[in-house]
Amino acid sequence: MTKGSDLLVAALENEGVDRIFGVPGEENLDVVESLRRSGIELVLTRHEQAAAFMAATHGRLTGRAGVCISTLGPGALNFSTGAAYAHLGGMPMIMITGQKAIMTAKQARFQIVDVIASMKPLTKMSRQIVSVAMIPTLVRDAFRVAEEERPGPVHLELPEDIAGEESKPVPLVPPHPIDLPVAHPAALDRAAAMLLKARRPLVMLGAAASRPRLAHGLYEFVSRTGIPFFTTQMGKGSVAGGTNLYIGTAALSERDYVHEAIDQADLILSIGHDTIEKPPFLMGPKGPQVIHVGYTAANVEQVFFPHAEVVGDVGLSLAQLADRIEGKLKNAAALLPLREKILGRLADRAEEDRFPPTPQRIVRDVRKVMPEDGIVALDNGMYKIWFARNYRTRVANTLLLDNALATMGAGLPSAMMASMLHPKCRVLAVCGDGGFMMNSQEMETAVRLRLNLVVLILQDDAYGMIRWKQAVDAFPDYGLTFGNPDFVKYAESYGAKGARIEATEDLVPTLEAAFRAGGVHLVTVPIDYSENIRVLIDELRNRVPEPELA
Ligand SMILES: Cc1ncc(C[n+]2csc(CCOP(=O)(O)OP(=O)(O)O)c2C)c(N)n1
Ligand SMILES: [Mg+2]
Repeated sequence: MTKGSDLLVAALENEGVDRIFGVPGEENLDVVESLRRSGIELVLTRHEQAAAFMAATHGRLTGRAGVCISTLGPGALNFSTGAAYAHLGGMPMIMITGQKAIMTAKQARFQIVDVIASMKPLTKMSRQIVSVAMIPTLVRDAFRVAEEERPGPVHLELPEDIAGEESKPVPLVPPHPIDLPVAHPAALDRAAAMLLKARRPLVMLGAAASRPRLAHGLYEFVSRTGIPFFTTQMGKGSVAGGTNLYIGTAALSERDYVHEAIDQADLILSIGHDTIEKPPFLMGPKGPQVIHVGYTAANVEQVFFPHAEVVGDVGLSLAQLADRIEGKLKNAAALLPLREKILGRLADRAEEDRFPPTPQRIVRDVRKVMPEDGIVALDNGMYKIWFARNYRTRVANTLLLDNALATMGAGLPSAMMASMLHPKCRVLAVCGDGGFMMNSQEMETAVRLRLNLVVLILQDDAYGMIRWKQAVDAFPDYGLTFGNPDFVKYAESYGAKGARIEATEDLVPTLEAAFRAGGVHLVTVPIDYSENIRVLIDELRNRVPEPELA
């Protein structure tokens, strides 16, 4: 005989799961006991939201669903933001929540919330497990649904009586690889014809271009065709290595320097763009032709409505597209002359040594201490725009940011997951003083897990991004400032190391020393946000577009 929870854990092992993140409740105790006797590590967090962010980031970085567990009602509801984060961000994740017994109701309606219903709009699938016999197929199906394109979260609810029920053994369903079809030859021919006719082609790499399996294929495509490319915020780094074809990241929707190239393009080959991202450019009645290349068809939006589509396995389809056009694109490099000027603008004020430092200087200093494979995980705040614009990446998923749900609070948990998956790499969480405090309790988890991790807090004693928008919209400065704990003492109280930057030139050596020492470090630095208005509003408003290229 086998118990429901034993079968669930065996089914998770069958999927290759090695860790589960979460906060158990009494309804999960059978599962906890089954985990204790399994090869899967239970990683306790101090809030379910952080567990879900970690599981989602596991999915994002590996392509294999991360798993998190919580109790019923309150614990399950704490997964909601993480579910939405994975759903919008296209990150495979499995959430397992407990529930009271379904055959009896000995506690009446105590703690009972319709979690299945609450998870429906936030997941690809939300199901209750109603019998032990269903566990192997439901778990296999959950992983299939979570991991197949477009990836996302799946929720399974396991009532405590099913978890504890003894049943005859039920065979597990072995997973097998699924290879996606390559785009139809007619679609490839059409796209090739459009590219061959283009006078000023440009490639854009979007969120789905960052899927772990694509790293090599994109490099091949851009280097075989020689077309310059820009990225969306979540597509950053998706072309591996240096190509000299990168011309920027669209962190704003218009008017940034990179838009000089976008505005002049007559054809944009948009690879893996997912319209959950803040638009990297705005399509209108005039403007360039757009070809969508994706695992799934493009969404049609007011600001994004491609004229042609190449749908299928992206890497293989792009290889076949390159076969059709390699060496035949006379105008491939037409927009490349803009590259130097666009990238040059980003270096502006990056060397300034005023204190507090400018965002540009902080981005530059962070890049200095991060090796190529080092991972920077951002929380959500004003600095995200600066990192997206100014931070250069050569490896996919080395700047983890959330331009989909754009939630605060994910910076530290996502950095912790990156550090667990890549213990030899430098991992830095960059958080505002607002966003850090939304999940700062996970410093305890990071210390307990003995992670190597540095957290950089950009301190402005405010919800800076909203304060900036308030000023841009000419509202009076009101309601967006707060006080902070002494971050150095706060870090120390968790058993981490803390440091406060008091001179701009100390930032690089302090970060460097923290990485060398290993363990969990928190470094807090004040930031001069006057650059937000000076650059992102005044300078870009006055930007004179480049004259039209021939
Ligand atoms: C959970 C959540 N709440 C509110 C917001 C809206 N919001 C976006 S940025 C921001 C301010 C972030 O402040 P902080 O983390 O200090 O970063 P800063 O902009 O000051 O650098 C707020 C409130 C959000 N994105 N997510
Ligand atoms: Mg702040």
